[in-house]
Formats: sequence, structure tokens, C-alpha cells
Amino acid sequence: MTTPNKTSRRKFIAQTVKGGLAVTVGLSAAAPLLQSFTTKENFTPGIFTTGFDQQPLPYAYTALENIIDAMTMEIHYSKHAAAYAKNVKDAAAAEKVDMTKPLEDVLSNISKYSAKMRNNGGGHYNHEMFWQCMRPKRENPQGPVDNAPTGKLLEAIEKEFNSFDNFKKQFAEFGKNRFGSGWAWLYINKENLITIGSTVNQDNPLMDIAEIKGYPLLGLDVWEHAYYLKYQNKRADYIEAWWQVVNWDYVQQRMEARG
Ligand code: MN3
Repeated sequence: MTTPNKTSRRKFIAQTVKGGLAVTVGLSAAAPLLQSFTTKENFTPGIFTTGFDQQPLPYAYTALENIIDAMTMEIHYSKHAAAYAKNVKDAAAAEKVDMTKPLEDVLSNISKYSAKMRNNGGGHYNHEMFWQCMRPKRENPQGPVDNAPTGKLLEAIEKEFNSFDNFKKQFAEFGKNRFGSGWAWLYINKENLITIGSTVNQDNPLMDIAEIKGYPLLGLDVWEHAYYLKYQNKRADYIEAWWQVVNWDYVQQRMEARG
């Protein structure tokens, strides 16, 4: 199962998340949730499925200060990302898309839609996920906090990349080497392996026409608007600092929800 289809979404629901911890529930218990997910009247976007409206930023503009400054966050969220959200709705209205269904349905068939849908649908999805992929830097009066994944996610990363440090190095290379604008990704590929890559502009691995295909777990925005005010042309410095605000709990939850 490499692209989100009905079966994988069912798994999303079967393994729901409560109180920040992944809780696996039995299929019978999941049935009403499944119904609400697939019944268009009841579909509501969440942190693992994306609707067409922009959701509130999960923290204040100032929350990531020293890594991502408040001005960058405000412009990025309220101007850039808000524009993608507005434009994807315009495209969806023009192309008669049922906006009560998840945006993922459109992205996995994006070759059938316009360039406006590709750019803005991708832009909206990528940013909605990007905000969730970050959290305020954790402070420890005893010394620096090593912001790293744990458990099954760490195991999967170490299995594929030998070490977390090696993974970070290779991921950063994808971010640095993406010419122009785009994203670096940690994702689950067709072989169900955790891997890394990058996409151009606002493409993402869900798209049937993307350079890499699979289910994204972690995305890094390397467009200049994501870092230019603070880091100017130094994209590598932005990426290096960004590791401190990655929300590994969320990344792990995406992996567990994917199954
Ligand atoms: Mn952006």
C-alpha cells in the first residue's frame, strides 16, 4: 500500500491518536469512525487528513523564535500558506471537486487536474503538514536537549540510514541540493520502506506525477520564503537549526497511523 487509498485511510482510523499517544483500537470499535470518515457530511480534517480550509497554526508565531523568527512565521502562514488554501478552493470549485472529501483524494490523482490545482493543492497540503511537523524548541536547564525520534521510528531510521546523524546528513543534502524551490521529505515508499528524497515546487510524494512516490512522514520547506528573513541565502544554516524544532512525536504518529 503506497498511496493513500480507501484501505489505508481505514487503517488511519483504526489506529487513531488520543492524547498524543497512538492507540490501536479494534476494527469493530473503529467502524463508526470509519463511517464518519467516509461519509462526506461528516468528514472533518484532522492532523492526518487534510481538508480544503486552512487550519489554525498549532502554536504562536513567536513559538519557534531563535530557529524561525515570528515575522517569517506570520508571513509564511498568513500570506503564503493562506494563499495556497484560497487558491486550491478556487481551483476545486472550478474543477467541480467535492470539497467535503479529503484533499488527499485529489493529490493522488493530480495528473487529472490543472496546474493551478497541483501547485495550490500541494502547497496547501504541504504547509498544513509542515506546521504540525514542528514544535517549540525544548529547553533543558541541565544542558542541550537532543531532539531526536525514539522507539519504532528511530529503529526504522537506524535500519535504513545506519544512524540518526547519518539520516540527518542525507536528508539535509536533499534539502540543500533541491535547486530553486521545493521540499525535502522523509516518507514511506512503495516497498513500505522509510526513505528520503525531495520534490520540486509544491509537489509531494502523494502525487501520482511526483518524482518520488509514497506517504510523507516529515516535510521540510526549502523555499526561500521559509527562511530568507533570518538566514538570507544560507539554506544550510536554516536546515541545521530546523532539526531543533522537529516534532518527532507527530512524525512517529504519522508512521503509526500509516501502519
Ligand atoms: Mn512555504
